[in-house]
Amino acid sequence: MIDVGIVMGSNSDWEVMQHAARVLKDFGVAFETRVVSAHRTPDLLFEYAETAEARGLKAIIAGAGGAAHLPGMLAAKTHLPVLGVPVPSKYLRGEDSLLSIVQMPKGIPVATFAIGEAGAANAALFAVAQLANGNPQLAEALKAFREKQKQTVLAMALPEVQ
Ligand code: RP5
Repeated sequence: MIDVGIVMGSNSDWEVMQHAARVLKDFGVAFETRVVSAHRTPDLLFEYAETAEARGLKAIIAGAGGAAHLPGMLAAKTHLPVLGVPVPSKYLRGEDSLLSIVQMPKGIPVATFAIGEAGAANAALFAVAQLANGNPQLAEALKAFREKQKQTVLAMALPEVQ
């Protein structure tokens, strides 16, 4: 059973979105990846969103760049949580993507993450946290991940000033 769908507007988004896939893979969460373009394949977008819940998905991570309407349109067509990842764009460095995704009018939410790699990874970590609610094994894995990060920072040394 697939728990999380990772969708993106183009295969050019993969460089960023692969970081969401990496996190889910590391946590052993079952996911699928698809290219679904809001403006180039709108019928596919509708079909994907309309069938997601029945196929057992618990959340959709959607990344897009520019006039990034993919996450918002998915959210309009499914009750599942949609986690939006702004992909850096060629001319506006992803600020356009961020504003397009985050400024959803009241009533149809999209949980919006940071531009780029950090946003993709954090969207996946957020999905893991959602799934861990009711899954003790996943909750333990998430705690261990946090602990590892903590130990990494505690072990950081700074250079001596000469
Ligand atoms: C958006 O347009 C995609 O999400 C991508 O970020 C951007 C550019 O797409 P390509 O021209 O690289 O296919 O729909």
